[in-house]
Amino acid sequence: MWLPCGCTSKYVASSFARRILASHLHVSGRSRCNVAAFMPEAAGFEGVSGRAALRELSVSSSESFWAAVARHRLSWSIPFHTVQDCDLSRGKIKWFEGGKLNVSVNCLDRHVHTCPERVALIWERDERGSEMKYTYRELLEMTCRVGNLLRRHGVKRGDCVTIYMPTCPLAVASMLACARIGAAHNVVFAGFSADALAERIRDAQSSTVITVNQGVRGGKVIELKKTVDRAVESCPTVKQVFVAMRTDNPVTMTARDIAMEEEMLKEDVVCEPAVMNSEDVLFLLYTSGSTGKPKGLVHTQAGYLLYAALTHRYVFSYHDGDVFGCVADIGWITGHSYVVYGPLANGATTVLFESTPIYPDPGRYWDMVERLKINQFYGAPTAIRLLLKYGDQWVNKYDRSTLKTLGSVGEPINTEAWEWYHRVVGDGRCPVVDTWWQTETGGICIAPRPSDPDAEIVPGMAMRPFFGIKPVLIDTEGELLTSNNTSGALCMAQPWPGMARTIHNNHQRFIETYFQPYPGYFFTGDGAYRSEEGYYQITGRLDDVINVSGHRIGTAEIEDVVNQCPAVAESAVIGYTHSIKGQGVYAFVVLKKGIDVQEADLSRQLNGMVSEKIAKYASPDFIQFAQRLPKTRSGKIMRRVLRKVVESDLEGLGDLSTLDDPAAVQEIIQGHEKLLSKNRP
Ligand code: 6R9
Repeated sequence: MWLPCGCTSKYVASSFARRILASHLHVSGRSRCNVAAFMPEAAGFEGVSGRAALRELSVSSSESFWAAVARHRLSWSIPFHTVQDCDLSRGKIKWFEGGKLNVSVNCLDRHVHTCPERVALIWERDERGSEMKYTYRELLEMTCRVGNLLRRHGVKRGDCVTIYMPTCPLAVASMLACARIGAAHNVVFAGFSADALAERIRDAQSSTVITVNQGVRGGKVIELKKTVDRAVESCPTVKQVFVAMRTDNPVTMTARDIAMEEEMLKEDVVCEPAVMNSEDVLFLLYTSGSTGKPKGLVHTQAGYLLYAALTHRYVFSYHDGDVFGCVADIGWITGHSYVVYGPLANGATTVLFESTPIYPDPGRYWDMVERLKINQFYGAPTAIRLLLKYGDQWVNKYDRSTLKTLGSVGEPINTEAWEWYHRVVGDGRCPVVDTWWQTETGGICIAPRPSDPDAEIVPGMAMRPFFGIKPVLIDTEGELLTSNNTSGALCMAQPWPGMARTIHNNHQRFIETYFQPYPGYFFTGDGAYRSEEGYYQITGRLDDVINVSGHRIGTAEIEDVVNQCPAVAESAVIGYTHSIKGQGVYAFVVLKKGIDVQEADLSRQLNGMVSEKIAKYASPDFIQFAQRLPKTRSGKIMRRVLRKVVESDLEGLGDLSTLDDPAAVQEIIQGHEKLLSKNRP
């Protein structure tokens, strides 16, 4: 028997038994072969004969669609009575009310029943070639031990536990353990500073923190426990800190610290799951807004899990037995939805990537793909651009024949990076899905797939809305733009189960940020272009849209052209105040390694390219060549910092603690001064 003796029946309360979909659906007599094979629970929808029709229905009859999917894909202890109760004009979002379930049961127990020895996690540790595998049975046991440990130490339903750990199995078990006992988790990216961590702990009112002694990334040891020690000094709410051991080095333990693995050994491997309401909080996740204060977006149980699972299954065409490799850190929403919840809800084998794309060398990702036999690879454009400049040989060294789908997330992927990803990494045979979504949306909202397998994919475009998603574009006057070949503010006209429910402790800010700008719609903060064919392309944050002589231009559009220059590795374009044009264009450009050109010549070339590909007005007034760009640790270019440097507002640089390498800012400041002195009249 695969379970420790005597605990089989206790793993799953009988009330969690899987419900049979057929009893809830009015299955029509006609054959729906195609749709039935694609999405079994949709087979009964009248008149739906293909994927396009199913998409239509998911929007026009969104309640029927989500009801069928929720019944089919989640295990409920008590079925929901109301599919949705939403009013976007008031920022009210509720899904599956009356329903009760447990997220950890959905991610673990039900798979332990059917395939206990299937690998749930492959931990790709920083040290290459030392990966560790954990089956669903082992992950459930680990989760139960953590759940019991937290309960024994007073963590109750409704409490919020802050998790400050690198991407590792115990971090996943900690998230799931919170879900098991009905506590919310607040994962803070383990690269944030003590101040940033403290601010999040305080805002979340956590009394429990889980961390590790030290992290290891790119061969470097990171003193996570010490950072927690500094953070909790200013967090009077914190009563206890669980410390797991990632390395063998002991750390100073205080009275409030608890040796996590040691204490876990004392716990039972069975932990009764809390029966949660659909709309109870599952987690908070802090993200940056337009103000300096991060906002704790709140996601709830059923709707979030369902949306993460469905998008994981269909956008990436995940099938049973596939190994899913999302290289995001669990500290970001991508890690939550596509390392943890989506894949585990679907019973997948999911990879936990602890390292960096270039450690110990730029072949790391593709060596991992070969070793772990990864079928879907999901990463960020910034890493693709970085690897591109090291050349094809690092990719070609490894066997990538297991790859079926390549994904991109987090920022626009420029055409050159897209083409390289598709042609070199995917050998031209894997669809590349550029997935647009946000912490706020819970899961992918716009992506080229699912669509018919032979439907076209346009490089660098997210293209098609997912099931149940109804994007609209709105102009600056608040008018809905109904034609194609047009750009506007990207909003959502309908609620969907995965969307955030509120900002922790600040529902007013939630309403003001997302629902007041365009009453009746959810405002994403992004701009988008809808092509002649009706495909969506994200043009960047609306605060990154600049206006040059009355012409609107997305900085991402200019970057896309600049990046097409073979000498350029990456670029960041910002607007700056210009006395005549309103705003001028300032481009920061990083060259590929080993490129030896005259900067003046290259500037002329880039200006020519932009003039030619977009318009003369978009051509940069200034081009500053830099060794690197200031980035967040998740790889996003900090345009805010670049803008401040260009505005000569060094006092206003703000909090740089989230930067990957703060020294990059000094280089940028010096380069800017040099450029100005050369150009002074
Ligand atoms: C998932 C995630 C969200 C913001 C979003 C947008 C940008 C994300 C994108 C993209 C263009 C894509 N973004 N995916 N822009 N194309 N495929 O990244 O969440 O960290 O909250 O960032 O990232 O600007 O509004 P989050």
